Amino acid sequence: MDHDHVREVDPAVADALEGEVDRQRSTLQMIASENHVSEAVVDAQGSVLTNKYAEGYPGSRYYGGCEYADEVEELAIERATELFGAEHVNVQPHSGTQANQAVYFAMLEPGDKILSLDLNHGGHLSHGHPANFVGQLYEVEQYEVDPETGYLDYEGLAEHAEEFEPDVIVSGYSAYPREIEWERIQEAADSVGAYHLADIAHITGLVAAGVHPSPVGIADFVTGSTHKTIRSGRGGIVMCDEEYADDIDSAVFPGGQGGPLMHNVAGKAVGFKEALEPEFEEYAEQTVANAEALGERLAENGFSLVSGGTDNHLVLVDLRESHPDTSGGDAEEALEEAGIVLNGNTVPGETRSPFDPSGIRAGTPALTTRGFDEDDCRTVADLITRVIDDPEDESVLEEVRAEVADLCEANPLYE
Ligand code: DSN
Repeated sequence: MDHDHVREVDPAVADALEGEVDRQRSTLQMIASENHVSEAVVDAQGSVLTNKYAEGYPGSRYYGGCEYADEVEELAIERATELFGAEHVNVQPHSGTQANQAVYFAMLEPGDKILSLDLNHGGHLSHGHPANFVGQLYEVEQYEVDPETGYLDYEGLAEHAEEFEPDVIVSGYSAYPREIEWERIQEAADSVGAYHLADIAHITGLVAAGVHPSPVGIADFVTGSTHKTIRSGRGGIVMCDEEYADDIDSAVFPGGQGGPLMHNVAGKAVGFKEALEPEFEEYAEQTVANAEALGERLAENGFSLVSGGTDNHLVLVDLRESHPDTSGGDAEEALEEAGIVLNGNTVPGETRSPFDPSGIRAGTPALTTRGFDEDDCRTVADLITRVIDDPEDESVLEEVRAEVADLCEANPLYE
């Protein structure tokens, strides 16, 4: 993976790009929303389609010269349709947040009501946080997970919906380690005449591979990002039934965006093709098996896991019981020094701040892409434990960093 053309023009940026390749090769990427796309996806995203303006949709653009842009976007749509079984797919959103924005813009008026999961309980900024446009344009109330079990409280959600009478209920989360029962949320939405938006950003790949139940055909709208577990080009996607297709397409463009990022759409097409191969199902299954192994070993090592474990690609660790003097931020910093990159994360019943929360979130999508199995993930859990037990001991961090380097060498990336 070279950057020769960049180097000729701009050695400073070339150095940074090469530094980043080396960082990804030589450290463990455990941010649950990240992954390592294939070189084919990197090529597609780095292509001359970045030059092309293609406002509109295939066959109906506002500019000439869209023959190849059309071809690429049609392929992305065709493959996404095959992967998810949706009646209508829009592959143009620049991100998962913009996919959500399109649904709100299509179906709601400013001031309408959204019921969504609290950020500290695993929700997302674009589901209604006051700092996001969603929290400012709409009236938002939030549901929570059961404080005892860490699982979604479906009955509480339904009662909350009865009281609040939202126009849309948002499901799908950024830090929720358990399987989501879409039908139960749909029932709550139906009982108050609300739309149901299922945001599968984190689990898009698991849903595509059939290792997590799909909300397609249940929820009115399904949004996602395309570069997390699905490992395709960077951006977002919206899926819906044909009856909402025109509204959603108009809300994406011209409603919320200008020209689509056609190089990213090409990356999506290529990644979706890869996800249609049988190996992708094995990858998704291994990702979940790895997260289970990671979580089990962390629990054996004395950590408290929100909900007690995981059904998907991530674990959420609440450090307050096992390591009351170590915040998620402290843990994140020490782990990064030891070559393990993950993020401090808020937890249900958060008592610190989002800037220095009480938990850490760790995911296995990227480790699995580079070939890690359950044994490797148990080893990683032991390394995490050693660091968090002694976050200030430089010799521990150095020893762990050396073991991380061995694991990386045994599972090479971007050779
Ligand atoms: N930033 C992503 C995450 O880490 O979950 C969500 O957009």
